[in-house]
Amino acid sequence: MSRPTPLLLSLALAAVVIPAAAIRSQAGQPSSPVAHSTHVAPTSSSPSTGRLPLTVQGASVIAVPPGATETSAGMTLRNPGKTPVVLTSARSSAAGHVMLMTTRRDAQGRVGMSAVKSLTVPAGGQLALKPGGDHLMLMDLKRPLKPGERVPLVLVARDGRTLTVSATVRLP
Ligand SMILES: [Cu+2]
Repeated sequence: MSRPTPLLLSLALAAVVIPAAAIRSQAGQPSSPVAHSTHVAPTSSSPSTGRLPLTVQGASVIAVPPGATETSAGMTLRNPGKTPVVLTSARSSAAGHVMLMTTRRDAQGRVGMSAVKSLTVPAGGQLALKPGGDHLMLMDLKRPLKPGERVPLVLVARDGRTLTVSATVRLP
């Protein structure tokens, strides 16, 4: 994909969780590990073979103005089971594709987001997805997202099981 990530929106999202100094440093560093534009969308969707045994709390998507093409989503996932749940993709009818991402601070202290192949909800534990940490990124948004509306998100595990989540759009 050669379409550049819109810089302003990336900064707006970063501003939620990252000190201004870090943003300036990030903006001045083309090598910063923001990897949205290098993500390759999955070419096929996994067949659904059942519902993931996770509970979901606080599923939300950050509102974006008209013209914005991406935003982040978060929630807390709990896994009451005895085996880890490895999420390998997600999708939403509101987005062209959804990325699994993590946020890292490099040796120079720069903060950036990187795409990851999986996010794991540990057995008997939880995974918090939120801006500034592990999160989902809705890319190629198909429409503006207004505070209060609901956006469906489908989480897909490595074994093909899925979980459909209704996320509420909220202000940053
Ligand atoms: Cu991201």
